[in-house]
Amino acid sequence: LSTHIRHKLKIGQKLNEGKTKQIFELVDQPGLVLVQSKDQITAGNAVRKDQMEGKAAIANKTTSCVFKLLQESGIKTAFVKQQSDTAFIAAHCEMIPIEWVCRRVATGSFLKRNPGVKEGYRFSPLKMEMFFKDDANNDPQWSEEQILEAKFSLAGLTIGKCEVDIMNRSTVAIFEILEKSWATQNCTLVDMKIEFGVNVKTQEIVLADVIDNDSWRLWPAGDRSQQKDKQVYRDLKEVTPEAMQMVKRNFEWVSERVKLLLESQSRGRVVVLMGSTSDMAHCEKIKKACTSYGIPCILRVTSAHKGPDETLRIKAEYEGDGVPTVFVAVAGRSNGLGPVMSGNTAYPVINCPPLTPDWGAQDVWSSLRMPSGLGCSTILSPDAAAQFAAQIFGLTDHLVWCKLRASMLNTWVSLKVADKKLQACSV
Ligand SMILES: Nc1ncnc2c1ncn2[C@@H]1O[C@H](COP(=O)(O)OP(=O)(O)O)[C@@H](O)[C@H]1O
Ligand SMILES: *[C@@H]1O[C@H](CO)[C@@H](O)[C@H](O)[C@H]1NC(C)=O
Ligand SMILES: *[C@@H]1O[C@H](CO)[C@@H](O)[C@H](O)[C@H]1NC(C)=O
Ligand SMILES: *[C@@H]1O[C@H](CO)[C@@H](O)[C@H](O)[C@H]1NC(C)=O
Ligand SMILES: CC(=O)N[C@H]1CO[C@H](CO)[C@@H](O)[C@@H]1O
Ligand SMILES: [Mg+2]
Repeated sequence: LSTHIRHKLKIGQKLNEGKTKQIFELVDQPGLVLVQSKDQITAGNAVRKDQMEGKAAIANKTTSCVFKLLQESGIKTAFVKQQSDTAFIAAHCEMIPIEWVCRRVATGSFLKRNPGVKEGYRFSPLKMEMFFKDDANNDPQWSEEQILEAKFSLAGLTIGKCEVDIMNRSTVAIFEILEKSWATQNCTLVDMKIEFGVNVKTQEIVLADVIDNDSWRLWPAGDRSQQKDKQVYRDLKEVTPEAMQMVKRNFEWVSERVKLLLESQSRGRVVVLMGSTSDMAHCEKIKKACTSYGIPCILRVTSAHKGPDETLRIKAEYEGDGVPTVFVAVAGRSNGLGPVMSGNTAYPVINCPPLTPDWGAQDVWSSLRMPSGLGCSTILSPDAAAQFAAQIFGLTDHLVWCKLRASMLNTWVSLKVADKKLQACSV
């Protein structure tokens, strides 16, 4: 451990050490740990062990970018922040000793365990496999029942059906987020393995350990011969300095590319048109929700009844600069605004009328029953209108899609946890 790090952080005792990293307590930051990478590469359970200078630094970059991407999407992870070239701070977890493997394309050990399946077979839905982390027995594959019967208890949480379901669902969501992100680089995420821990403070199950090129297979343009992951190292016939340089170059390629996953591939915006400032509170809710998806949202006031020339001028303003736009029309009573917009633009229009209890049941029809040729949609809840706009942008912007995907997972997990609590109370 470098003295540089020692000075800045009060490093406590070593809590854990594995093949690729060491875990240290942080004296001044209870609940957090320092995860320090080791400068060596392992494969086939450390049978082949070679020092590879600079590997740890590249791994740090890979891990920190991937965790940043997942965290910004809304996935719960142990990662807190990058500390140095080779170390990061994470929430202290008790690790669940199961490797969750998720596959889109059949390759590697799957083919050996499932003779007859050809390399390249595509799994939809994703194929899930679990392996018990047990070096002495070569990490045996485990069934769900074996995990349940092991009755792991970590940080006071017993790993039962609910926890297994949460890890299963989380693994799928994490894979899909990374798959979607790598697709922007024309790179196929073939498979992935991850581990979960129980956060000792919150008792939540979070993605922990690391995700780097040890953790996945990446095939540029879906082509195995261009693989950029650790398989290159495993496949080496002979470990020569030149061969190790190639492995390192591949790792570098990944760590450079992985930064690009954090960049949006397309820009877009939501323009909310309101018939009157009396609808401001409703519109602010739409804006807040858009912002949570990272989508800029602009509010304008215009009435299609009282100033149609101005409505069409504002429309032209946003059609003229090439930024993909979703219009949201907020008009109470007779909604002329959304339909007029929809009849005059090829951009999507969402009606989000602020209905009142007295006339709402009648007013809503002015947003629903359209003349022919109009394709606007109507969504009553401001949050849901923003979500629908996000889904439109998510078709081309992976960062928006990832937020939607993580939110779906988090909703599912909340329901699961709420049900577990309720069952515990009623027993
Ligand atoms: N946030 C964390 N808190 C506590 N322990 C962790 C955390 N992240 C990783 N670990 C654990 O640190 C140990 C060292 O990691 P690693 O070198 O990858 O081990 P292994 O060789 O078992 O894969 C492992 O037991 C791993 O589960
Ligand atoms: C994971 O989820 C899938 C889909 O719901 C299910 O088929 C599979 O049995 C689950 N596996 C575990 C270990 O929970
Ligand atoms: C992306 O990958 C496909 C194969 O999946 C390939 O045919 C295509 O040329 C690649 N495109 C770019 C821009 O690299
Ligand atoms: C993952 O990728 C980086 C390069 O991007 C490499 O240096 C690092 O060693 C890889 N991780 C592991 C654990 O092999
Ligand atoms: C993503 C990334 O580059 N992570 C870190 C790796 O190490 C350097 C050196 O300290 C950090 O500055 C980076 O943030
Ligand atoms: Mg490990």
